[in-house]
Amino acid sequence: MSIFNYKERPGYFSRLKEALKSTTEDISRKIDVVMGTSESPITEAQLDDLEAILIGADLGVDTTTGVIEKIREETRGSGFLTSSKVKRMIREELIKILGGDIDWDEENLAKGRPYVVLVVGVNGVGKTTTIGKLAHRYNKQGKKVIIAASDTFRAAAVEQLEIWSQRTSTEIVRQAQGTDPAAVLFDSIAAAKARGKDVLIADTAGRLHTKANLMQELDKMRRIAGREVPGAPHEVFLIIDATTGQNGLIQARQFLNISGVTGLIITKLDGTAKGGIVVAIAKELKIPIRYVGVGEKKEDLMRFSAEAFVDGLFAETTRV
Ligand SMILES: Nc1nc2c(ncn2[C@@H]2O[C@H](COP(=O)(O)OP(=O)(O)OP(=O)(O)O)[C@@H](O)[C@H]2O)c(=O)[nH]1
Ligand SMILES: [Mg+2]
Repeated sequence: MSIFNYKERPGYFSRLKEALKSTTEDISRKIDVVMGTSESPITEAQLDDLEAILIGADLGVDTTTGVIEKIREETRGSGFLTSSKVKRMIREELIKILGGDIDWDEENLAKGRPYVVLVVGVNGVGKTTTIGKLAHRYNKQGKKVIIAASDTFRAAAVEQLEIWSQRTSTEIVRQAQGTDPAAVLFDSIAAAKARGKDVLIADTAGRLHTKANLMQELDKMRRIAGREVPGAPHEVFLIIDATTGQNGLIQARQFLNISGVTGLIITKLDGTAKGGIVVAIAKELKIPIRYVGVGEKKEDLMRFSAEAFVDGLFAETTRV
């Protein structure tokens, strides 16, 4: 088992830092402005401003309140706090909340034969795109991947996955629009077994006629998977769009109980200045974050590292 260590991967940190640039500029620069360079004791007004910055970056009320309390306690004694000390304290708190880096070995993905991965989430969050990226990632690791077009609700959904299949040279199982998604999954599992695939990644619909329908459908897919492959689905990845902030969190909660989510993927981190939502999500949902999406290309998916994420938030930025 290898513990994921971002410091050992060249280029990893600079890519993450780039994706977090807007958030970093937002938090880090504003803290500098509030704290200034003076060495005078921190005031209530400064604490209020710090609170507003953290709330503004979507870190969530609980996290923010905790961090501000910590700073207040710290200043009760000496009373002197510099900007860099404040950042260091926030950094420590955030890593604590994110739970450090978790040991999760992607090598297991080859052990299910096929290892069945369901990708779920509300419409538009980036499910299909993320499947393309996952397929690319696992292909590159030498795994044999097959993808299932089980979002049969929209005609365009199958076409979109087909494009990702071509872009990543990954086999796809598809059927006509309107086919029962569980039937597509069933066929995909049969194909995966027959062709000795390691990993099967299934797309799902983000929206149906009603939410009850959608949850029933996901439940049926889970049952079919479990019947055909012992222990399947091995992963259910819930996709959350970072740009939707607290709203995304509320939507995500609805998926949790029914679809048996095992891991989270936060997309569009590159498109928001409120990357703090990642911390709110981790604190609230208590499900490990496995990957983050940092763009629209097949390479734009990264393993999540709590330490790298927090380091990225407080990385040096070029001041304008
Ligand atoms: N910038 C950025 N855009 C992304 C990322 N992930 C997905 N997108 C874009 O988000 C949009 C929606 O992505 P889809 O993959 O179609 O989302 P979906 O969840 O499959 O949507 P439905 O099938 O309609 O439920 C597309 O324009 C993607 O290119 C990301 O990490 N960064
Ligand atoms: Mg889709």
